[in-house]
Amino acid sequence: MALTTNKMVLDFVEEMKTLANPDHVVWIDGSKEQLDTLKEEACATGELIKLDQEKLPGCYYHRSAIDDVARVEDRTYICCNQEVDAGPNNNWMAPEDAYAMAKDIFKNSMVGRTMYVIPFSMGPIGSPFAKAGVELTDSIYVVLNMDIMTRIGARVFEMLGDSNDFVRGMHSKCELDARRRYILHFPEDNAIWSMNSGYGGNVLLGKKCFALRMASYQGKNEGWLAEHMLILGIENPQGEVSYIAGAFPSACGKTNLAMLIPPELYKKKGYKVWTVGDDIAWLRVGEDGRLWAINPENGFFGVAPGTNMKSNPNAVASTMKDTIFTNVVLTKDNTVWWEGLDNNPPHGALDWKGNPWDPASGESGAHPNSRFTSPAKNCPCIASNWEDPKGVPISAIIFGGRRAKVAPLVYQSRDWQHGVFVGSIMASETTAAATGATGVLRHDPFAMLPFCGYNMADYWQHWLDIGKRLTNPPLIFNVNWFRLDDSGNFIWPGYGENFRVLEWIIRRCKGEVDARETAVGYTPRSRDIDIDEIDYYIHPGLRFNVEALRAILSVGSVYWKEILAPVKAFYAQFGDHLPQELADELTALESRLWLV
Ligand code: GTP
Ligand code: SPV
Ligand code: MN
Repeated sequence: MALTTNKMVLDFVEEMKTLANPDHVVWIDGSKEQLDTLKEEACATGELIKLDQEKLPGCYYHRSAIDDVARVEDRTYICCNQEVDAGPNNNWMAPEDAYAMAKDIFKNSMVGRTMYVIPFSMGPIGSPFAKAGVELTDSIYVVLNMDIMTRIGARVFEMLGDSNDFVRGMHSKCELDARRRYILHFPEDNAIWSMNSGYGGNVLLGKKCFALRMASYQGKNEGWLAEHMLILGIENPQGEVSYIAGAFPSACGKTNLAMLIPPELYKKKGYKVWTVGDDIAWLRVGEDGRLWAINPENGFFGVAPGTNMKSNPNAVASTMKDTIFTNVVLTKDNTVWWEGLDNNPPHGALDWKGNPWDPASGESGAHPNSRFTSPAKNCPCIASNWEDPKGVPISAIIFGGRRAKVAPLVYQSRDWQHGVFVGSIMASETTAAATGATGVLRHDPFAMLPFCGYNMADYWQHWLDIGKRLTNPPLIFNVNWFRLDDSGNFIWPGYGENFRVLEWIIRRCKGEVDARETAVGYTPRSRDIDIDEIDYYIHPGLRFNVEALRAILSVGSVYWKEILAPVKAFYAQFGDHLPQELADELTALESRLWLV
């Protein structure tokens, strides 16, 4: 039975029902009874496997199709009327062509299946930041993941009332045919159509599709920002909490940083880290002239490999109940394993493809992009105010990526405009979170290359405009945990040790420490990054000392000069949409580099 009298919702459901022709339509009310029934049904068909309920209560296992394990950036489109509005950063299709193609694919795609209607909210219900969506899907896996990742159910329709301000999401697995797989966004119609996939980022339409691609477009029109950012709070020994938002490309350390545990040295002094969000932030200019952020999500869709009791105990704890594991190893006693969980790979287990797995084979058992979906409230370090409807005030923004060379451990931008420039020239080596080659250096401004729903140059202008409204703006920094030595080993210990850099950042925000001015921005004096008692648990072979610190804090002007030409070429694609301020910043960087 329909859960709303909102005519626009009813029309949307009816139109899609006529197109996809499901046998049944089920409205998801969000009740435990309904979700439990769906879990049983999914176990009966093999879509889910129930894990050992004593060791992992409420946990389930899922395998996606072998060729459907990551976001498909080459099949993801922004379908707006003018191609220039999508920009060179996006694939574009004219809306009428996209609708015609997609209708052909969706036609009768749900025959013999049930269509689930999922009302969901991005942002805590009742928050001025919150936005509603309705996702239609023929996948129980999607329903159950949306229950963890967003706020779902009848209460969303109460929030929506008879408003037309909701995202219309249509998803069908269809035949899981990779050749007919498309993720189509219609920002001007508030619609997302996703077909022939069952993988997270392609099908959990509240996440990247809505909370970043659609929301970035809405944010441009409404004066706010939707960003691929974690949010964390650092509590000092006096009990004051400062908040940091950080943008890193996919699989570059957001979840890990958001949940980090400070080194023993700092813990003893009374420092704590609180998680507000691990992947997406929506940010608004507050009446006080500061930037305020919420996490629009309700759970974590985290990378499994590498997650363990040393690297990220808070993430491991989050997965111990009510979690769905996708594409990890299934052990013979119905628990899960992945590379890097511990040093005891299980025998007699099945790999992510469902085949018997021999740990000695050299093949990995879990897919490199295998994931866990866990409720945020499971996280031991979740901030008590993480659902505060007004959000949290941001003191610092950090950008980062995987850079073997060039980028120092940390540097601070000169001001907001220069910070926007720093975000715009971000580059990072690609990872398994998207299909395609990994380890390839590409420009990924603001970690938003695959997620900005409009012309990236207009997005930069929007950031500059937001800055003009901030009387008390966050300071902007760039970090790089991934510098390699000449033998290809990480130089910096990373993970919890990253706290040492965050502490410097917070001291900069409070004006408690000075810095060295370099051609690229301000860097710490080596005496101001504490390297006492570093724990080498993650990289036991690594040793770090003050020489190593000086080396990764240094700005190699030879390397920096080499990035100028690629940045110019990258900027050139945007033609006259490129803000003059950024062209000026590039010229200024170039002249500063020639002075050293
Ligand atoms: P998405 O969910 O795809 O957006 O990824 P994410 O940015 O949240 O990345 P995540 O924290 O899951 O980390 C991805 C990978 O980077 C994992 O394999 C981590 O073990 C590794 N990683 C995270 N932090 C560090 C670090 O400080 N140093 C090193 N060397 N590796 C790290
Ligand atoms: C990412 O790829 O940045 C993720 C996972 O966070 S997905 O939801 O698939 O986009
Ligand atoms: Mn992400």
